[in-house]
Amino acid sequence: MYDLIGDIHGFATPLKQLLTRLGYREHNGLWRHPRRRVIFLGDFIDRGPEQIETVTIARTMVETGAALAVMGNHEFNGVAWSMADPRKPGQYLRNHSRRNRDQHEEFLTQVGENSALHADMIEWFKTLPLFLDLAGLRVIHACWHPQHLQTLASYTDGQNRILEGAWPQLTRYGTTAFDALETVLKGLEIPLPSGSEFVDGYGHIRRNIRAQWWDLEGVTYRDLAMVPADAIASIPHQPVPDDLLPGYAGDKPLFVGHYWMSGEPAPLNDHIACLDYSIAAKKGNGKLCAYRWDGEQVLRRENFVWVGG
Ligand SMILES: [Mn+2]
Repeated sequence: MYDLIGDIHGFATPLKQLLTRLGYREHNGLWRHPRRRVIFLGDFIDRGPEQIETVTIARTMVETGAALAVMGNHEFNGVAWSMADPRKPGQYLRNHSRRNRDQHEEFLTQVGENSALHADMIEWFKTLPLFLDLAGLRVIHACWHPQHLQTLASYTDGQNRILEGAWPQLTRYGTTAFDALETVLKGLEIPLPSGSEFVDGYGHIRRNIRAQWWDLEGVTYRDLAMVPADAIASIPHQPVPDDLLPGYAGDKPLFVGHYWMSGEPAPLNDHIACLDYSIAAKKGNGKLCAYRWDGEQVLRRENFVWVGG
């Protein structure tokens, strides 16, 4: 059976505490459990102080069969940062703008930008699948969206890993491939009804919202909107048309990371759990969160395990 672990963001010390609490022990640099395996939900890097150690622990577990892992948006961005853009000589698939560099700076500093270690980590990130659809459960970093996953099938191999030649397409703004990748790794955005808008945290006017796509019944734009607290009143209490949301059939439990949850960990509903409890939060009250899965199809609050907070 599996222990699922949410976004680590370079916090190796809490990771080791969490693995210990889950019954894993370290021998010669390999963490393992006699009967169980880990599934990492992605976002190993950026922000935290121990990014090399975090990647090394996870990678060693994956390479020896003690764990599985999926790609997070931070690994995707890390690869795109380092890959030359074939259409723009001297540029990269992820623009080296000030803002993008700030987001990635801790990683680049710790690993040494353009070092052999950096290149080696990028090669490992490229091997991470976009999702896992196993016998009893599913895993993806941000949003399970069947239509977008079907689009992405043209850009991935039989193990859901991005094909080497597909990276330029997946990073090209405005393509269906780009939209699909953004949704599954960064979350669902939906357009507001015409005439509605809000001001985001940077003071920009926005006409799309990040949506809590896992809310399945009778939902309005305001119910689903992930916007700053002072913007929520601008979001209409108007039903969201069904075709804007992927829904979720609930035929297998689904685990995601990504959403910077707070408070006491609990499932989002019977079939979906988010395990990102903001270990990298600036206030230092975040948690690194896991779920001990024993094959149950209805998720249980008491199976969450965490450190910190
Ligand atoms: Mn993420």
